[in-house]
Amino acid sequence: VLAAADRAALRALWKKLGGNVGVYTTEALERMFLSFPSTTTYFLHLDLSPGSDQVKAHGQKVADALTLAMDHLDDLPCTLSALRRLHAHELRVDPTSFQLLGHCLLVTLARHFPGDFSTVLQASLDRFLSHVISALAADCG
Ligand code: ZNH
Repeated sequence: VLAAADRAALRALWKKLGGNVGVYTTEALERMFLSFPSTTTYFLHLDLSPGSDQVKAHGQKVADALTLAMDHLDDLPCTLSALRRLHAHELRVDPTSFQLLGHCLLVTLARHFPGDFSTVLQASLDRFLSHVISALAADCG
């Protein structure tokens, strides 16, 4: 469970991101595809070229899921259970790929919000992402 200080910091950051969460998530996906090409194998049916509308659309879906998670910090496993099933059973995403996307999201946010990205905020974001990732990657029936 996330501490009150983590929650406050995360909510403040999300408020600052406003309607642009999808923009940053899309940049994180682009960074992941370039830095970790093996992650593209899940997306061979999409146009992955820079600025692709399909990557943008996917980035927006991931962003909406992260915002939903942000609104349900106390109940991530239930909130994300449909997505967990999708990723585990249909998409069969390798658990390490989740870490790579989380890493790229941190890099993206650090780049756009350098003044906010204290060591403490990074730690709060890391904790949030690992909660989301364990809810999504958990091998649960
Ligand atoms: Zn994922 C899909 C979220 C990670 C791969 N995803 C998806 C969606 C969402 C998500 C919301 C949509 C669904 C529907 O439509 O229903 N993811 C997510 C999140 C995360 C993720 C939140 C983290 C944090 N994914 C991931 C990774 C990968 C993936 C890491 C690999 C690499 N996904 C995926 C795919 C898909 C998805 C492949 C499908 C796409 C299409 O469109 O086809």
